[in-house]
Amino acid sequence: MTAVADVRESDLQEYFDATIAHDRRIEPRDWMPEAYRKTLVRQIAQHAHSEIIGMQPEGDWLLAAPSLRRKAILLAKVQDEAGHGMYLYAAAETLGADRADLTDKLIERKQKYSSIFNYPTLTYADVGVIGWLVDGAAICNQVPLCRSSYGPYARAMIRVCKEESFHQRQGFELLMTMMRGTEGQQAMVQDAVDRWWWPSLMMFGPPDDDSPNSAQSMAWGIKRHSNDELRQRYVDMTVPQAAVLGVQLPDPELALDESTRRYRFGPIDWSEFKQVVSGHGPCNDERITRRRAARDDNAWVLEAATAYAAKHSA
Ligand code: FAQ
Repeated sequence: MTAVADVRESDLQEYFDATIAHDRRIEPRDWMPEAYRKTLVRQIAQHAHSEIIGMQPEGDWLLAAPSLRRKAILLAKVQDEAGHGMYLYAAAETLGADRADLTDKLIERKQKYSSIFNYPTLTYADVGVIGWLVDGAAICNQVPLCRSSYGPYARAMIRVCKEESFHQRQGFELLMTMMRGTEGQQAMVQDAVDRWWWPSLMMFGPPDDDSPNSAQSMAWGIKRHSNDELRQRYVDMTVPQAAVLGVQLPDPELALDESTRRYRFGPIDWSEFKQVVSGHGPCNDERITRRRAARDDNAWVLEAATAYAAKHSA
């Protein structure tokens, strides 16, 4: 009996390996190794949590947007982020995860969300800089995930990336408008760029030689590029955009390497990254407290909707 089960398991593993080797997709009903499933749940849950927590820094400006047009754009963007969280939780559910349980793990700080959302938004220029730099980094990281080996995750990423492109452009357009404005507005943009540049580089995760998950995730085709490769791609993409805007990136070592045509940049403060990821960034407590309140204060909605659905299916 055991021998038969073993043979079957090895056949399944072989089929899984061949699917990955041929760059085909793994789908929810397919057999997959437990470690592959766990890694996907970890990454997709962190990604979903980032989208949901990521509504807060910009959401803080919804009632203080400088015009009706800016308010409508920002509202649409923040709602998009909620939608991204929902697709991603749905993708995690196809792996057997439970959405309410994932939310509890976020609130109990047992699961992570992106470090970037633990910084405050001090002026409206931060809304533009989040669109330009943070959504820009998200696109750079997520476009390759459209080819991720797990079908539901890859397909969710296609729509997410299209929407992130709109987000990036609205941020750039807002900053362009401010840079054509008063000296005070230009100074606000520069100040926001100074505060968000380094945290945006940290979004790509620890350097490759300190990234415990990268090698296996790349072998499984979940990640397509390493953290450092994507970070470099982002810098190369963003430096010319900064020149168009007329802002300085706060890195005296930033320079084009003529031989590689890539930008060299200064050292990243990984101690700051570790502080933020371990829960001690400027806004970690505020973000989690607000997420907890949203869960608890709105529990009655979930209860009512669940009771209504149960009644109808009966
Ligand atoms: N922050 O071994 P690695 C967005 C953790 S969405 C916090 O390199 P991996 C849209 C990592 O989880 C932004 N933790 O890990 C938006 C691991 O911890 P664990 C989110 C981080 O998974 C815009 C440990 O460090 N995007 O911005 C971070 O291979 C505007 C070791 O790291 C995604 O989630 C970090 N920055 O690579 C919304 C994209 N980096 O679990 C609103 C999908 C690493 O072992 C407004 N995710 N860690 O305890 C990925 O591509 C990968 O998961 C990486 C990390 C690249 C983030």
